[in-house]
Amino acid sequence: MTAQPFVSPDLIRQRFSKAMSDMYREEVPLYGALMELVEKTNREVLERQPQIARQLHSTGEIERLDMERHGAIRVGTAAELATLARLFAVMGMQPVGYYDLTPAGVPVHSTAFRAVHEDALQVSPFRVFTSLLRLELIEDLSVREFAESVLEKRSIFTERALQLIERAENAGGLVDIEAEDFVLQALETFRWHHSATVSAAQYQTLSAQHRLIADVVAFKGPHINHLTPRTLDIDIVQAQMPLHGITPKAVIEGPPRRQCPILLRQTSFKALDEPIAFTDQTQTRGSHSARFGEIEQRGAALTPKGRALYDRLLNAARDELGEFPNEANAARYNALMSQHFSEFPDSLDGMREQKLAYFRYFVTEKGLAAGRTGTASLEELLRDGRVKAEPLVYEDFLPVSAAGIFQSNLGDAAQTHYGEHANRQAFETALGRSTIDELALYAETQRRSIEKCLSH
Ligand code: OOG
Ligand code: NI
Repeated sequence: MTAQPFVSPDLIRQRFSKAMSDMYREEVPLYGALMELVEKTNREVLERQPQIARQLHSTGEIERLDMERHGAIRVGTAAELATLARLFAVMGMQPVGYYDLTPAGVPVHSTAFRAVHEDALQVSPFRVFTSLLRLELIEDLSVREFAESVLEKRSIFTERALQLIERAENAGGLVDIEAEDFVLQALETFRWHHSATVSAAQYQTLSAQHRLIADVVAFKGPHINHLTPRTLDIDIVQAQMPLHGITPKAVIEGPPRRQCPILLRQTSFKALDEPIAFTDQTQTRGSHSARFGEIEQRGAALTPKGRALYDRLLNAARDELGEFPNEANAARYNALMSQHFSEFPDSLDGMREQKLAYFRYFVTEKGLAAGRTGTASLEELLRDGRVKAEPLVYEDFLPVSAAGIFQSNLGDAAQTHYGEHANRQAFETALGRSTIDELALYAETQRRSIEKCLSH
């Protein structure tokens, strides 16, 4: 009998992403409605704007568009985060980037678990924004100790999930039947629970410190709090949401609308209160709101130079606004953003020549027909139409945007001022490894594509 082959981690991730989406759609009907709206909008954009369709065909993104989504979770302890890293590794997901959310008054720091190679991203671009609660920021010592004791008692993974993680680590992978079991077991960690692990009064105490603390501490596990599909035109979806009974947040996070999209634009809507039974209640008489909806539009990944320009223009617009964007100042915020971002070149050639964005290079039909490239340089090949450049899609998140998403979901009352800020080292110690620099990943993908063009 020959040994069974291992299922590739990329395919396990693809299956898991689908299973997560099915679970969430069943639990949160609004997510289903949003998915339909995004699918319809994407179809219309592709029909109306053939150049976008052409571009997505060249990069292959068209094939991943319908399965593209990200989720978010929040965990309470270093041990939980470290085990999550091992669980995600079974699916080929690595921690990329470090995000400090304390400037926005949210006591967490975060990373994004995702695939890192363009071929793996092509099979499944599924990502999970993962935050670790910073208990050391809870000032009230008795609340901090209480939170710690509650978290210490819970186990967010099933026994079988832990066994399968170990199995994958020791054997080097999972065979089909194990992979199937793994997906079901892993899903349990992210499921919603209708009963809390604390009494109604204890929930109130945690919530009074920060709503996020109650969300992390009072439940059996890190329920997935949103799943975000990717749209090709976020302004259309934002405008259509109210017609479908969904109220979006006041402003779209990220860069303003442009001809050539960059980075990431996001909008979300608040979740409804959901019924919860606290430990001193036999029926679900309490409530908690954590789960919300979000959509995103992805554009070009920026180089360090492009990112510095983005950060400068964003800060300038926000400084001039003088307060957090909200319902009342949304129009002024949008006007300020367009005004400041007029400084950011809005053409692919402009962004490429000024080295503001990363690109992927492809050999064209003409290039294939012309045969070997010989000693021609990349610029010559581009000029001759033997090679073409397409922007490399941004696969990550943005800290200021993430803060806006957290806040719109937690409510404005959740703005606390923390004296202490980023602590990447503590995060990585908890994680049990270092986080990967996302810029290095984009640079590598760009380099590999150039190498292919020059050696074809
Ligand atoms: C995560 C919020 C950040 C994004 O897309 O930037 C986020 C959370 O609320 O847990 O999801
Ligand atoms: Ni999100």
